[in-house]
Amino acid sequence: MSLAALQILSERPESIWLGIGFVAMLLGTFYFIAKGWGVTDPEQQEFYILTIMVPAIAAASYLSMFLGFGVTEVEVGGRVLDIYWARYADWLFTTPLLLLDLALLANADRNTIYALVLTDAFMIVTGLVGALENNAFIFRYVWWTVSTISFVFLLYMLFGALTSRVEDFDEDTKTTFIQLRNIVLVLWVFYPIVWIVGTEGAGIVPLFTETLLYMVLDVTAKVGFGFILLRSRAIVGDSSAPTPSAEGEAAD
Ligand code: RET
Repeated sequence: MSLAALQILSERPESIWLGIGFVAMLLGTFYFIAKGWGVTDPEQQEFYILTIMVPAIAAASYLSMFLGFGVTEVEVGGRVLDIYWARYADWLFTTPLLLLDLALLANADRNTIYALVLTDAFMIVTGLVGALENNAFIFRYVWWTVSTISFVFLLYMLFGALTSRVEDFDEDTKTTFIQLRNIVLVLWVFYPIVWIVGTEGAGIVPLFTETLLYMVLDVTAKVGFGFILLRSRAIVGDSSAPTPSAEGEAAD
């Protein structure tokens, strides 16, 4: 390991998790690229493009955080916080892509997609404002609340409008959708919790642990999600035969 890397690790010990996150995202990206190599069906390609870009963007974000670019200091209420803003840049692009994967699976209409993606972007941006807020500590919680309310709306759409679309779909698509939707519910719920107990909020959980928690969540929510999606028969179909893929799939 080079001297520079050792210096990063000694100055910011949490960088160990950022380095591991970078490698995991990179491996995920290459795995998805290898898996999608030679896929010619345009509908399948769409899922691959989205799912490959998610860990690729995250890898860049983790690298920037590891190298100390994606981090800034925020002074608030007599405390100096190390805020890794680059994770919000990552989430701003990757969470809409993950939702787009789900929306495509559910054959969602354009308005539903807009509503989902924009609510999601609103959630991430207001979360970022909360993380950077430096006028008064209490204002940070105000932004957390705004962000969390939009998160609740997002889940409402996922479990309402989107879920009702897959009801009449074939079993494979339905099962994959429900599985991925539940992964989103279970994993995504931890983000506002880590934020509020971590250094951005109450400071109960130290930066070292918080960085580890975000890394495990990020890798699972991105690479784990993509792994299940691209492995599912709903996407892969009968790849040995050039099937007319849309037949009986969409239930409008
Ligand atoms: C923030 C700020 C506080 C309130 C809420 C948040 C939600 C974040 C979420 C992030 C999901 C990230 C994923 C990343 C990688 O795949 C921004 C922490 C509600 C839900 C899934």
